[in-house]
Amino acid sequence: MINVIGLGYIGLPTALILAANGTKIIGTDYNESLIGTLNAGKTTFDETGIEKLYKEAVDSGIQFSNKYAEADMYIITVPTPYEKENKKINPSFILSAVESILKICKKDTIMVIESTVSPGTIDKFVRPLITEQGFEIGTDIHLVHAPERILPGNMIHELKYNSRTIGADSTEIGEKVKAIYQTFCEAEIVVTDIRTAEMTKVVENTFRDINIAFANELTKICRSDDMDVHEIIKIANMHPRVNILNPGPGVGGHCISVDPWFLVGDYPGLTNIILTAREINDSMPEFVLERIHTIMKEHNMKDFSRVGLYGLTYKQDVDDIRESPTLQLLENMEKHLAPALKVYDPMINKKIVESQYLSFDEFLNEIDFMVVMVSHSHLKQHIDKLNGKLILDTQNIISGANTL
Ligand code: SAJ
Repeated sequence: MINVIGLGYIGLPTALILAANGTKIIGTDYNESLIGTLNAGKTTFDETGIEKLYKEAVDSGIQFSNKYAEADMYIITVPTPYEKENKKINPSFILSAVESILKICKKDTIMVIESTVSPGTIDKFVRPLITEQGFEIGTDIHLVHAPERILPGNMIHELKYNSRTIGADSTEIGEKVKAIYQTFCEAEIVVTDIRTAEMTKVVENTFRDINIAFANELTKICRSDDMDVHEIIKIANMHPRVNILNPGPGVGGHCISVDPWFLVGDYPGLTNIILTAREINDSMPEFVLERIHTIMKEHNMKDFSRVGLYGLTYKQDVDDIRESPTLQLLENMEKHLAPALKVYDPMINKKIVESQYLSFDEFLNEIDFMVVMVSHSHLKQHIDKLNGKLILDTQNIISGANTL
């Protein structure tokens, strides 16, 4: 039996797919209303395929509870916030999960940490906690780090088809855990040591951050000298060894905009490209704001209250707003003491910010100038409604619109 601790964006799909593939699972979360929702037959966030998986898991006997359960193996999928001031990871949720597990677990228990951690976190914080409580690592508790790699918006597919990394102290335990993940994962699963697994995960997200920063820097260069960045990227990408990512209004989400800071925080003298890339991506919401000002000036438009931002989530077709470029932009606006822009997002059905609309038609009625921050499928289905509006398209999906 496996107890999955933390039923958020990663824990829930992981618990469901394990259960649906025949493993006995108890999913635990301290959030009572979340457990209530799951026990009432509903999932807790939007994700392609999650409803179907939920039904399969329930049919296979998955249980949801507020309490930790006595199990053969624990999978910890709790959040790992980072502290903005010192750019370091805050492992408190992981440590509190480990402590709770130690209170009830039997000897010879496998403890898998899936949450992303900065390299060295397990050595620095988790091992001492386990030994301080009188447990011996390697006999009483077997530690494993199996970082998740799935892409929000395509999670269920990627759970099945993305390769994975299992970091363990002993190959035998690593192989045991690998066999469990192989019940649902059809891709290659590499067994390595814990520090390598920790570092690899952070490196993957840092690689993507740097590549997005390159596209964003090109955008600024091209804007400064009147060149078409999208045409240039399209042509450059025809080269067999060039693959430039898409420029955009910034990098959001709880992964790519956070993980590189772990390296900057831990290796301040050695992280030059990584730090610069972070700064470039963090500067993009302000760059969008400057473009809004310029376009308004070009069209003799003075009234900020007639400008609307389409998209509040950190990327298309997800309902997650963490670190979203739109929220960053609104924060920047406050710094300028300008009135908040109007906002609409089809994926968000409750008010997050003051100036938000819950109806697309009402939002459109109130604005003359729309800024596309996120390329939700919804927008592609309603392009005809934008006729006559001034558009700044940060995602390059509307032909003929102003771009970054
Ligand atoms: N973005 C761009 N341009 C691009 C691609 C993305 O501006 O060409 C922006 C997005 O709009 C978004 C942000 O970057 O604001 C991040 O989006 P994403 O789709 O690149 O990645 P995440 O954060 O949803 O998921 C990432 C993935 N990591 C990698 O692709 C290396 C995923 O596989 C990880 O599991 C996830 O982080 C995680 O949890 O760590």
